[in-house]
Amino acid sequence: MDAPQPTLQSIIEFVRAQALFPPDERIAGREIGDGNVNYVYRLWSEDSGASLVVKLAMPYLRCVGKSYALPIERVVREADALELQGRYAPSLVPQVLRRCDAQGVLVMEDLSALRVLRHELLQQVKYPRFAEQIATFLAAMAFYTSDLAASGGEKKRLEGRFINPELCRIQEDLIFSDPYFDCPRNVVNPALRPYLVGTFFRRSDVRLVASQYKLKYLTQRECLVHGDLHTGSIFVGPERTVVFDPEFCFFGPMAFDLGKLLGNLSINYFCWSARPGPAADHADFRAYIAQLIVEIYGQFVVKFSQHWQQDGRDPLTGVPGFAESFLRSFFVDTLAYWAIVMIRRMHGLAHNLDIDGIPDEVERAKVQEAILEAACQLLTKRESYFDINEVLQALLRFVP
Ligand code: SR1
Ligand code: MG
Repeated sequence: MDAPQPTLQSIIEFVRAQALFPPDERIAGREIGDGNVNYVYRLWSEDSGASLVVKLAMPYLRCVGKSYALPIERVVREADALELQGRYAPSLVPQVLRRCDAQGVLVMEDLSALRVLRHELLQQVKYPRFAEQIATFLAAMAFYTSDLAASGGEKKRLEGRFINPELCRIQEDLIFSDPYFDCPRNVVNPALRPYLVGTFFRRSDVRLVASQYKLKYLTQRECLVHGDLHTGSIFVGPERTVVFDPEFCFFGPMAFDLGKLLGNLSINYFCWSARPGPAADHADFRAYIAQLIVEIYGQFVVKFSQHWQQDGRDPLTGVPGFAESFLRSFFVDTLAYWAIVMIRRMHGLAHNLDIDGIPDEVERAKVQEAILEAACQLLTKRESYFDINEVLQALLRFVP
């Protein structure tokens, strides 16, 4: 890290200047962010107990430092995304309390009563309402920000507002390019290296499909995508699911968010092969993850189709057979992004705790290799699947 970090004191002074708490209250706080990009603080009044969250963008990438410049305008896009998501998926995103675009600061409701989904999955905690709620979010955003529902003019204006070149560039490199060759930016488990060099990096068929999907990511402007919908970008609770951190948002491929989420859930499914704990608990939790994947996909299709029936604006939405052909392409694209995300989290720059938390590097490599093999199958054979259960069965054959 070669850049000064913000201090808690400077954040407290900022919220005082913004009058976010009554003037004479005692304010305390702490840094709660564990992301790669920004700083996040929780602040509370020691008098009333009222609390809020402050997200601060510095003009660089947090996990690298000043040498990786990143404009603070990313907070403007994030705030715009939260506002648009709040319109179509109310209560499923954090409420914005104040936006200070010039300072790169976003103040949001404090959601610390909820839990980060990734950590809950690693504790094998189940949330019965999650599948339905996340499908509601995904279907509403996919449909209502697309040309299917929005009028041409409004949609094109929105596309312009969400052009996000610096953050998209990170994903273009880290998701679609680096994992397919021995890129110096990759972070490789030494025990996995022989498989990568001897097998994975030689899979020109896999690299070809990943490149085809990179071009879709670069050029398709279908709807507002969150852009980083992994299990660390979702809060869960018994009653409420909240999707946060949309800084990688842009108008992009509709299947990207769902594919990313299902890829991350699949990684969790595989990780139990090498995590400690009773085998019966692992088997039970895996059954839950498999059910989540099927339910999320199924509920997405139901909800998206309902939106289409009720609010389809463009005449193409009424053309016989169009919805079916659209959903077929969407399914195939979802499988592709699902596989691509499984791959990038094994040996790209940024990994998942699900796998990196496996202490023994040889055990970890066995799971990583199985995930990479499963993902290669999914990516190259994506057009041969027609049903989510069939996909799941195919993937599970690779579980070590
Ligand atoms: C340098 S940022 C690394 C990754 O973190 C986020 O989760 C994004 O997916 C990005 O690729
Ligand atoms: Mg993030």
